[in-house]
Amino acid sequence: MPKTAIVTGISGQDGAYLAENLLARGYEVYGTYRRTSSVNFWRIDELGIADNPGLKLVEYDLTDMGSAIRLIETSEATEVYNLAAQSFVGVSFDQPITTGQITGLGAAYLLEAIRTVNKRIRFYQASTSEMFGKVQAVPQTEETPFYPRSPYGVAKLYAHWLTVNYRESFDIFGCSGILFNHESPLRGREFVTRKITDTVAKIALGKADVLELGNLDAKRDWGFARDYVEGMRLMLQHDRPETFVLATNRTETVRRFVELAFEQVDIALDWAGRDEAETGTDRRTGKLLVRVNPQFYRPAEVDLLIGDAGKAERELGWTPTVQLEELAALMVSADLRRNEAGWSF
Ligand code: NDP
Ligand code: GDR
Repeated sequence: MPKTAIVTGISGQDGAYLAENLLARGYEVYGTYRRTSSVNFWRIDELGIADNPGLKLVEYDLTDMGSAIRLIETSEATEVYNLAAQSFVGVSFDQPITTGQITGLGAAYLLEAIRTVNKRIRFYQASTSEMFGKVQAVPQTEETPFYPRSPYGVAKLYAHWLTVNYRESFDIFGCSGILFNHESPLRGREFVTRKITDTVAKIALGKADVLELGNLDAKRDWGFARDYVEGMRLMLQHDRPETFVLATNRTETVRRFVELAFEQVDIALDWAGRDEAETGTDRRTGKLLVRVNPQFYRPAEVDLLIGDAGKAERELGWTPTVQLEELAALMVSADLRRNEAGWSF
């Protein structure tokens, strides 16, 4: 019997890669998307899995309890990966309540549906390093205290603790993966890495002039999304439900990622000024290429994330395989190809 999994958020970066991973292993995958006037499946199209007979696309809104029950009942899934969320930290400051309803309560509806319909279903919750926020220890592990710094981080913390609580209270196989930033050519353009690689590609092709960013000093532990979805899968195959950190244990500034991206198109940068007045210019021509725009700063920032995935390595055999230099290279090259072809999502 092939296994059946529900992946919420199939139209997002991780949903697409996880579906690719599970389909390749013979799973039947119910990929959920929400109804909008123009649903966009460019990611599963790009991965070449949109027409895979094992993939069933189903409409599902995370904030609808009835849909959660029907989804669990009709699919007869044995694994549920809850990846759907309002996932953009910046937006959560403007839409804290919607973020709470989708990103926090969305997990509660699914857990309740599992508790009601079939308690043997295994559940994965997409938790995040944003829960560490104002970090209380370096590097961060499963034991590090949380201090979220955004409405998004607060909503995710609710979903995280609820997953732990359902594990302990109702004996549900609920795993929480505390994932540090993971990027790819399928990353949304609102996130900083993809914003950088897409704009660098446009600058190289003469389609844009300047890259405008917020805080260049923020430090992130960036890995490759395809590695991280494999970690999610491994968590649900483990012999007991637990919480795991997935990270690379290397942290770099946004500024460094900008340099790496420009190196891919043979441009070296000179930096001048500080904070909101900082600029980056082409070392050869002196042309202005990077400018800080305070509009992209956040009301509260997470300054330094660096994760220790030692537990995942020991218990799941999981390790990241892609270094930041390689990640920047593959993202810029994908964006060059797309922009040359005249499209970019
Ligand atoms: P994306 O933003 O790329 O994808 C989010 C998905 O959620 C999209 O498919 C989106 O649909 C869907 N969604 C949003 N609102 C709703 C709703 N009301 N009902 C149903 N679906 C909805 O995120 P990622 O793939 O990058 O991340 C996957 C998960 O992992 C998220 O929960 C994120 O918070 C979490 N996470 C991500 C990390 C990362 O670095 N990428 C790190 C740690 C955690 P639509 O396309 O219609 O917007
Ligand atoms: P993050 O990712 O907030 O870590 O959340 P994002 O790429 O948005 O920001 C990373 C850091 O870059 C700084 N930054 C900018 N960010 C954006 N988006 N745009 C800019 O112009 C810009 N300039 C500087 C930010 O201030 C921040 O410090 C991501 C999401 O995928 C979450 O869903 C996930 O939980 C976490 O990663 C782990």
